[in-house]
Amino acid sequence: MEASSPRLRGQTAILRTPPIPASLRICMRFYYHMFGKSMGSLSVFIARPSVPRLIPKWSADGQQSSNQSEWKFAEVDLFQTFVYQIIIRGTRGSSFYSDMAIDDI
Ligand SMILES: [Ca+2]
Repeated sequence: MEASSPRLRGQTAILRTPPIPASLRICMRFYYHMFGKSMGSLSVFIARPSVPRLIPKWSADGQQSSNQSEWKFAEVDLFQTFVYQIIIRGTRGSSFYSDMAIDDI
């Protein structure tokens, strides 16, 4: 997610998966990069298809990487008894020092 102008504080970038069948043993693993003094937040939610309510599953807020080349690893257990979608949401921080990325999901 590019945080430079014209992006503003609180704006989001959202990835949403197709519906995932219920009762599959799923553990989502990914790497994320959050280096910047005004870093925003990165969150993982699930939601039932066509239902607006987001159920939080994981999040990181503020700078996480200790230098420009450090990627952090995350694991999120997503077993559900209902059909759901995974939503990954990046939120820009207070200034342009807020670029973030995810990889290898
Ligand atoms: Ca930038």
